Amino acid sequence: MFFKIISFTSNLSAQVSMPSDKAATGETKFLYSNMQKLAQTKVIFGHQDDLAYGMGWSYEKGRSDIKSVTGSYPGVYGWELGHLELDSAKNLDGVPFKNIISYVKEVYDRGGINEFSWHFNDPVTGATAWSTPTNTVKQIIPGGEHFNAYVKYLDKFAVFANQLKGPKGEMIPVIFRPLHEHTGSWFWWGSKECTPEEYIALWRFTVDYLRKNKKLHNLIIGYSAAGYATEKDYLERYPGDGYVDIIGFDAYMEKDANYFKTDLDNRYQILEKAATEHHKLPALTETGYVLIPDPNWWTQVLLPALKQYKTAYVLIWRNYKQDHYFAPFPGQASASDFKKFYADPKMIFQNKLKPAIYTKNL
Ligand code: BMA
Repeated sequence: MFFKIISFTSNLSAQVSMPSDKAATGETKFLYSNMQKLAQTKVIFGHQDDLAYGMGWSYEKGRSDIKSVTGSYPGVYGWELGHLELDSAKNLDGVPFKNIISYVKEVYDRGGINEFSWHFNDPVTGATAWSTPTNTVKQIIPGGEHFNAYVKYLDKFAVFANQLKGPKGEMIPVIFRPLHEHTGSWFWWGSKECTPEEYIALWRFTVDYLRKNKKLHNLIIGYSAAGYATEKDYLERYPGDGYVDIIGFDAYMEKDANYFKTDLDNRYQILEKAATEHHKLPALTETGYVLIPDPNWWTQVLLPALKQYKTAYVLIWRNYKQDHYFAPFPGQASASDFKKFYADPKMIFQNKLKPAIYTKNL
């Protein structure tokens, strides 16, 4: 009996959760279970817009600031969908959607992982994602007078997502992280712009519509908060276990490393508890220190947190221009420290990921 209990407990800790979508494709199930296994001991490094542009360059085939510094691409590649809802050929940061489609395929073919955020315009007012105050959410959920405007957004998402196909015509699994940073109040879906019930209704409708109506079964759904002080805050707008696979938060360092470390500790502790209770995979869904003026930031500030708390992946924001970059590039002050960070056994970059992540249990 004693032995039975031990083996039951150890099975439980090794247990892998299935994606929340019961009809998830085979590749999606493999990706999600392999990410869970990797997360037991490792952290996958990610970078926003990595293949599209970097410091001093754009749209050069094969180029990546992360690769220029380390020799490897990142393992997770973040892409942005803002302006897809406008039928624009380019996203809100000027990246052509047709390029994003080809990057996603390239990444999938080499066993990397694609992730999407969507800073979409307000479907009622047409203003940017950052336009508050507003009371849009209650008008676009089922029963709301502008519901159809939101459905059109999702229809456009589905047309786009249907172009993300692998060589055999299979849908490429992607992490989809909608309605992010909702505990803050800077986006039209933020905490002051709607009630928890309205936010949850919007989230559930989004996921249900994409799964049931649009038959998209390649989405690993990411729930990613901004700041929060308690587990109750963190989960106040949680849409339910059937609607989420990855749970995380976005946290940027401003100036004070000690403040940032404490903030990470507080948020990670709450995240770990919620992740365990809900059997979800924790991630640091966005982070960075603009311009990385601290030459040891990677190994002294970020890495200790990643070593302490289970993190499936960490995504560093984009390298846009001289006053808005978050990742190192050759010659940048933190580049040599980043090489140490890259070489740390905790970290996984593209060179340690293989296409088998989508086809078998690692
Ligand atoms: C923000 C900034 C903006 C950008 C947006 C969406 O944090 O980088 O310049 O438009 O993300 O990518």
